[in-house]
Amino acid sequence: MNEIKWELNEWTFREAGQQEWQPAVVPGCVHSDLYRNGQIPDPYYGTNEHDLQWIDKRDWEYETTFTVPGDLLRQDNVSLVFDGLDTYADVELNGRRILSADNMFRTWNVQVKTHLTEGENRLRIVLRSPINEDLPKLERLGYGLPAANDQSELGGLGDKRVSVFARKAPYHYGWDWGPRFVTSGIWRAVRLEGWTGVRITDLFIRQDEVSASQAKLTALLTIESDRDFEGRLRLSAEGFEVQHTEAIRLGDNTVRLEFALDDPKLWWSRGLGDAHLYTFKAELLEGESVSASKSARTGLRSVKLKREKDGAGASFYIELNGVPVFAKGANHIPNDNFETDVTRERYRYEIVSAAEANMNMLRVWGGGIYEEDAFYELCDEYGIMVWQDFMFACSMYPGDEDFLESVRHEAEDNVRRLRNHPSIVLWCGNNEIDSAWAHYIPDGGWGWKKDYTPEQQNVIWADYEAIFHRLLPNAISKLAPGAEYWPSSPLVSLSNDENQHAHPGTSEGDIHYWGVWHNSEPFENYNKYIGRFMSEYGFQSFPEHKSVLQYAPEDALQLDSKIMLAHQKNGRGNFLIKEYMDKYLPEPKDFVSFLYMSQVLQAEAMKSAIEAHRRSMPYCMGTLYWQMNDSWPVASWSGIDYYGRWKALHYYARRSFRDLSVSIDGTNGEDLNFHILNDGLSAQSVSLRLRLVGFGGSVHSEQVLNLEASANSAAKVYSVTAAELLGEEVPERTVLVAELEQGGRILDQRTHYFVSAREIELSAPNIVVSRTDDGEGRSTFTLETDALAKQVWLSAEAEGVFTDNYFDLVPGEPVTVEFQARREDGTLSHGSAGAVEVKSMADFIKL
Ligand code: BMA
Repeated sequence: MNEIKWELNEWTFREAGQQEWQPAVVPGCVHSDLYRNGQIPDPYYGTNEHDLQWIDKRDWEYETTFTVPGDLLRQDNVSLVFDGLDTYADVELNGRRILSADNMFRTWNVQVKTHLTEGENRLRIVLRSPINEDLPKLERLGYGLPAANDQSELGGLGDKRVSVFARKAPYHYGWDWGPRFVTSGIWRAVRLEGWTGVRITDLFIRQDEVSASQAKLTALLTIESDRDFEGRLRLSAEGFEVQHTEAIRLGDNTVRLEFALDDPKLWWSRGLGDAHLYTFKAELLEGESVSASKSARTGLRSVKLKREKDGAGASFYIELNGVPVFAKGANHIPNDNFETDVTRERYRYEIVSAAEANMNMLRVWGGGIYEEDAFYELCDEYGIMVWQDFMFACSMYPGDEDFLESVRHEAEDNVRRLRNHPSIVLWCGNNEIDSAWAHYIPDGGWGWKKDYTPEQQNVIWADYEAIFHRLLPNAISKLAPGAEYWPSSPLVSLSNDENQHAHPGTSEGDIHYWGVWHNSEPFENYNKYIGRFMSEYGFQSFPEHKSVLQYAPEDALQLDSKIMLAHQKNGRGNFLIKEYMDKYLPEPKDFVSFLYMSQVLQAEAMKSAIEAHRRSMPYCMGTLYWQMNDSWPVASWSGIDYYGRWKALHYYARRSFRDLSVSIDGTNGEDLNFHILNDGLSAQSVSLRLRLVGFGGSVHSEQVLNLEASANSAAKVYSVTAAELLGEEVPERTVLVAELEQGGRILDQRTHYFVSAREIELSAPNIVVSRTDDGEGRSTFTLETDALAKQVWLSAEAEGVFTDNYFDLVPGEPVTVEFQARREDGTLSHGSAGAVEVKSMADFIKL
């Protein structure tokens, strides 16, 4: 078998036309290279972002010289493969133009056998400024297209928003949580591939029908051959093997092999079973010798998006292996503005954090990138389902032939690359475009249409339909038949009439509910606006003090300092946080306290939403908050900050997403309703212990309810009025503790207060911490208090998380937590915490 791959990763770069070459890192981007070479300051520090906008107006040049290893050069076929070029790239090999690339999301493959020499070869790539490249396209169109998050002013372009013309990550141009860094670079691997005779370039395991008793599959292979011959194809996996004789022809061959696996081990999302993965190996044999081979890893499962009319409207949920799955998770954005700095370890840390928080789904949101293979591989392994957007968000796009052709290639490249991943359960055309434009509602949407004549509106909408109603679904049905496609998120239905548009309150499709936050509606409305699938809703907070100090000096620690404002990209963000804080929480005593309080506020908001959605199961079958992570250090809706530190939200989410949990609905202030949420596939006998405790620790009353929680369900199990429960006790100084128990083990716990957090009468608690550091570097902490302590926050010197955090500590009820160190490989496991500080809300307010 003769197939050799050889990566080209020794590069230099310079501004095009300038003298001096400097070392570059490939894959990488020009901003990272400039920073590494000391040419620019840290782009994420202070207000540096504002001074670095010149970079995207220049052309950049990357170069490598190399001698091709003899055995590679001797192959009959040699190609140069680019997994990703960002974005307008002219490629020259030994002085000859071999490629002009124009889409960051495509892969490029050029035959170069005849261009290579035995001695030194020179590969040069000029990356033309994406700004200068696209300004003329805007001129030619004659009117601008909506691009809600393109921060063109910051980029020095006034209102000229050019992002929509480039097939390049939308968030590079800025977002309401992200900086504007319009990168250029060789952002994915470059390599030479040589082969002689025959090779298998692609192996797709198409899942035609999968059940617990049998998986009917088709292996689809692409085979390149430089001659005709008769071969034997052998396909194997885990003690299974099939063989078939195939006539291979000169050129490209598509070979299909249908087969069945009995009693397959299925792939399940986290919480429902093992995420079992099979590695299929295809080998092409001539006689006994293997001429070519290729492996593909996948998980066997059946996936359906169930949209069926019912009494209330129409369902919207993922059915996995016949089981309706309640989706729990968050929206994922790229982990960095300089995406190529994200290591596999950072991806692992994100996915481990998702699994640790009891999530089973992440949405790869359409303003970022089609993620790296590592991301999907980890989702496959950890049982995290992926809702995959195509990379279009909050904008209208041009529809000229070149653009459409580019999008078609992009879609096909990515569907082909990703289609074996069992984790991808849904492909979605775009983020929020259908609802923002609202073609059939004259005054609907985000008010975009009023800037255009009726003729222009029709053109813009026709261009939209060409991409999202035809081109993208065609790519799916051609390359991943059977995979589910949803044109836009949010959306009501696939029809083209006015009923299609999602708004809070619709009883079909998915919903982005932003009444809380963007519209200043109260948290209580999370109980009111519940759709069939809540694919977005969110609330901002600040990173913790330690994180803020990584991008701002001490003297900038005020909300309205230039630096803090530069790291708050949502114009009304700080105002909204303050407004809601005034309503729901006591006043923080200083800036550092404000940071903490903003996290508590966000966590409380998201808890209300998540639990309201779960309680509404099976009407509602999914809850994905906005947003999982950050791409740089910033105030944002994220639950994990840029440095990987879990905010209060992530700990709250972990509790609210527990597969078996208790939830208290006390929104109307009078009735308290207790719900048991069971996402597992078996019924559970549990008991619910309700204890009324004074802030000083005296237990006023206690009752235990023995219950049966049926499988995969949510049920109200008990109601009582607050007055009845409280009796004579003082509402300002009494807490209700609800514990869900099984076999003497506490599975879940919630606290409920009878007045708002502003009205409760906190006193300064004396929290005693007993710490054990065992010989194996494990740090465990038992916390006890003499007075109620709210949102107890442990912070460690070492990087890592605690098994619980931001919890309420009730006198007489000690809590034990363990520190989980963040390992270099991205996993979390027991480790030494270093010095640990314990605080609670009382430390951050004037008592
Ligand atoms: C949603 C997202 C993002 C945005 C977020 C917060 O609309 O799709 O575009 O960052 O809200 O405004």
